[in-house]
Amino acid sequence: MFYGYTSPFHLSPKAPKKAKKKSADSNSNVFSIFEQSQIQEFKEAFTIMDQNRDGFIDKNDLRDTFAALGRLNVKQEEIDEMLKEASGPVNFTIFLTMFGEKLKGADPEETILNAFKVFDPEGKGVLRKDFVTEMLTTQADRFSPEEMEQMFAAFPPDVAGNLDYKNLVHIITHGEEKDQE
Ligand SMILES: [Ca+2]
Repeated sequence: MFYGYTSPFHLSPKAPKKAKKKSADSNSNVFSIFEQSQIQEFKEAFTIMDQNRDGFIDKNDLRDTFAALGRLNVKQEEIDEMLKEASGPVNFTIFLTMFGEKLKGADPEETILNAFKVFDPEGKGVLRKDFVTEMLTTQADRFSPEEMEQMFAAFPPDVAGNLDYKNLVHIITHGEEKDQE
């Protein structure tokens, strides 16, 4: 692993248990907003962003995620901006809540598209091919190398290795050509 830092969350023996009875579980409701399949998509996006796998997305995770995307000079303000809606460390429930507010009723394509957009804050519409490959083959656990090859054959990245992820998301959610299930 190339993460030189140690996250405070990683070291703490265990997050202190929440007060026994959760009052009006405002957080757990978010799970009922989404379809199970949508929650799974979010979970995958969360796992990808949680670069050090401690169950929280923090500034270091975001920085590492951007680095994985080839952006090494992310401004601190950019990262702060992304996290400012959360009052503390972002676990999956909070992550879902943050997205949930914005994505109520969103279809799966839009959901995944928004997950990709997180990695594309400048709205360029493209992501590094290498990153997309790693994301889909190692994290999403559903694309074989052969499938990735087919995908890139159908939607080749440009010479700089950038991939139009909107097309990609469309394929993921609708299938290639054969869009009847
Ligand atoms: Ca983390």
